[in-house]
Amino acid sequence: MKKFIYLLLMMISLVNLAVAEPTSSKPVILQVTETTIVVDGRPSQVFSVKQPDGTFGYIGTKGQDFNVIVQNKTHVPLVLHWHGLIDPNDQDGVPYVTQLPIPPGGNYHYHFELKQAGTYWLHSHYKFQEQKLMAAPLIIHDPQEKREPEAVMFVQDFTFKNPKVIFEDLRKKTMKSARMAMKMQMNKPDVNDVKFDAYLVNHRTLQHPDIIRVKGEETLRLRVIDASASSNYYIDLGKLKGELFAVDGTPIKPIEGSRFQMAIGNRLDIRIKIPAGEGAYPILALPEGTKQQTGMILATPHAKIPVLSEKTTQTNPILNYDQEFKTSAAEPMPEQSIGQSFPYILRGNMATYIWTINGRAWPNIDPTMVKPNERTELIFDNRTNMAHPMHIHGHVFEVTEINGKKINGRKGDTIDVLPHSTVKVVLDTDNPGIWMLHCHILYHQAGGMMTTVNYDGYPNKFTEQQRAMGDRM
Ligand SMILES: [Cu+2]
Repeated sequence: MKKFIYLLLMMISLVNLAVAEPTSSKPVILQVTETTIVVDGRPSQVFSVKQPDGTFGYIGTKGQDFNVIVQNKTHVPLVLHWHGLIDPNDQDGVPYVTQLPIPPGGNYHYHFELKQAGTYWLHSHYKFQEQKLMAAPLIIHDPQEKREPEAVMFVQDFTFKNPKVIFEDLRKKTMKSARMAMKMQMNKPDVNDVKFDAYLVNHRTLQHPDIIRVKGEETLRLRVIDASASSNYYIDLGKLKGELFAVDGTPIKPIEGSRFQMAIGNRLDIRIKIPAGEGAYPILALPEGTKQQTGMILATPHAKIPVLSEKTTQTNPILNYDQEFKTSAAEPMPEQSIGQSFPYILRGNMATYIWTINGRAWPNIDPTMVKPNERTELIFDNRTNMAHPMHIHGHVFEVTEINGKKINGRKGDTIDVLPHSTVKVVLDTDNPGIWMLHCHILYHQAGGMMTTVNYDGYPNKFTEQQRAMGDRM
């Protein structure tokens, strides 16, 4: 008996050690730099977010600490946000809401516990930096799960232009064409305000794609991330069949298929079984409504690598709700009656390119005031001809209704609200703070489609004026 108690005490002390270890761990350094990449033979200046050893983004473990120092090695102020993480509000990386931008040459230390596992990403929440590739994967392993071979597919739209100029042109162009548009069908769905020069996977086009070495008969976990500023995709596995088993980092009841939908900000975890023998298997990302494609290639050691075109023969289809209707959370939220409910009416004025939530454009917002510890319903009512991938910070929601049809939907942090449709999601207000709620199309965000969810009594660090100044700086 004595021996048993001794053993038990030893085990407890070992567990304590395991828990204590992460807080004393050395911080991970994330360096943001300016770099040149070559896209279709043409050099372009972009940002890069890497660790000093070259690791693209961040890799961590659930239950351990996110202990990260962001070093700004660029000549502009910046802020990084941890998309999808349930983090303390003051760690969320939103300029003039949770912190000031990090000045050139400056550092910022983030430190909190990783409560989730899964596929996430990080990106600048400042100005148009995300369009210039200030973004990277944020992968969190679950220590309970068996590790398997995995690959990240980081999908981005790319332009050689200055995104600020693109935005200014959108405002001018829409002004000129406003009368024309008025005459045209008012309810015609509209995709892609911006014409891109290329689409990238892991910073490469299909001209020189990323080649992931695989073995015949092995199972691969593909972590697909839509890190685009303004593009939704179909992910096409070609000849292979896959099993979609997580969306936005959260497990779903697995869905088999070879084509999956992914909106801006979304992540898809797909398990793929590689066939026996040698072979090369392109995994494509098809931007909706375009005749373009990008992707990467899974290849066994001796496979011949195919040459692929960046053009498709047909226009890629536009996203719909088929996948959302089929997708259910593997671990649904416990039943609870709704304590508070908030409508979000999404509108856009194409003549001025001002995008609004409940008639307000950032930073002149009417924040949603929420009570803590309530099941909370958010109702997105899209009155525009464009889809809006709506994203909330610091919380995980569950989709409960689409166009009046109740569903046991998936969990997540980003939901594409299609033109002239209504989506309901619920979440629990269990993370006090002032949280961003916005469309994840960068140009709609800049055009005003952004608001905050404020917990009652949580202090505002910044005024509307400071936010407006910050946007102009
Ligand atoms: Cu939008």
